[in-house]
Amino acid sequence: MLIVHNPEHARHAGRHEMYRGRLVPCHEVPQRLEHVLAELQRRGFGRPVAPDALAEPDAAGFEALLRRVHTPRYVDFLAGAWDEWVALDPENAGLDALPSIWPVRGFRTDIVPDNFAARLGRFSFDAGTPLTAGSWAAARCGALAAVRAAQALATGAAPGGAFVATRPPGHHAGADYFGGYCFLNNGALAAQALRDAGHARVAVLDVDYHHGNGTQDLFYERADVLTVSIHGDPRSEYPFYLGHADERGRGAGLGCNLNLPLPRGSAFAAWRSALASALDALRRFGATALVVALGVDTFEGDPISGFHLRSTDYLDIGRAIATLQLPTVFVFEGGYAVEPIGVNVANVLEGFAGLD
Ligand code: Q9C
Ligand code: ZN
Repeated sequence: MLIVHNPEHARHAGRHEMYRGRLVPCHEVPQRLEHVLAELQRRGFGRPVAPDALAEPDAAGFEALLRRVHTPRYVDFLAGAWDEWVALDPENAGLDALPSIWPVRGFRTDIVPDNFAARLGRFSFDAGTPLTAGSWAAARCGALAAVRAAQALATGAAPGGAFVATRPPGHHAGADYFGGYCFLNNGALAAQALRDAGHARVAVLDVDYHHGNGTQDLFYERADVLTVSIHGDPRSEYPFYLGHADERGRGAGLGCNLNLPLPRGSAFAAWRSALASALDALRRFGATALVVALGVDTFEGDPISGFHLRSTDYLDIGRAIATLQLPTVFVFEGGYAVEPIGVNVANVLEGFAGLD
């Protein structure tokens, strides 16, 4: 299996996220990915490669793809946000930028305000996603890793599939908003790269504990990309405002989105039967390539989630996904029980690869 890693990931290291009126330490920390890489190395997976080592540098093509999946003004905002933040007050260099105001129903979103705080809110949906000095560099390189992995898959250079070892994660990010620890939607960018490389129908399977609202939103009206997500019921679980079972897609995309919410507290028996429904839908859709948004915050030990999967269950998940027999790129998403993340991710990949 091809492992593409993001050498810039540790430049995104937020200090705090807002939780119940307090700034609490971030859950989405650099050590998460270090545990994944260490465990993959321990098990003899191939040496991780940086995205630049993978393909002819095609900076213009990547830049254009970034600005098709996300909006140009959002990309420009993210690229310059840190410098603007520090320009407000030199002391801001020692702080993270966190939004505190958002345009909701009835507010104007067509006019982007000049005020930085107002723009930070215009391009986000929560106060849990700190923007730091290196956030843009890390997010951009992670997106590049996802795109290069997808391109390698499409050219046949990764016959055993690919894993994108990156952070920050991506599945909560939409065309013009960050949130849920995500800035650029790595999985959606991989899916679009597969479309661009000639796969007429592509599917995204999101197994993170949280609904992949950004990915759903990006492809909601499209018939060429099926989005399927298994997640905690949004009535009680983040991101709350999207992810219900009656969201099936719109217009040309009607029938091309499947949400499989499960109650908080669900264990693997329920999760596995949701996966069986997901795999049925994926087979019916007839995609020729698959992106898996691989969050392992479904783990029983996860500090912010509510499912009860055990480490050995992840081997079964990998094996089940392999039965689709599709070129597959796994993109790392959530998972916050920092040490076991490595074992859980490696188990999915090992189950998929049939190494055991
Ligand atoms: N104090 C991903 O798994 N905050 N994002 C929940 C916890 C947001 C999760 C509150 C969770 C976002 C990629
Ligand atoms: Zn998650």
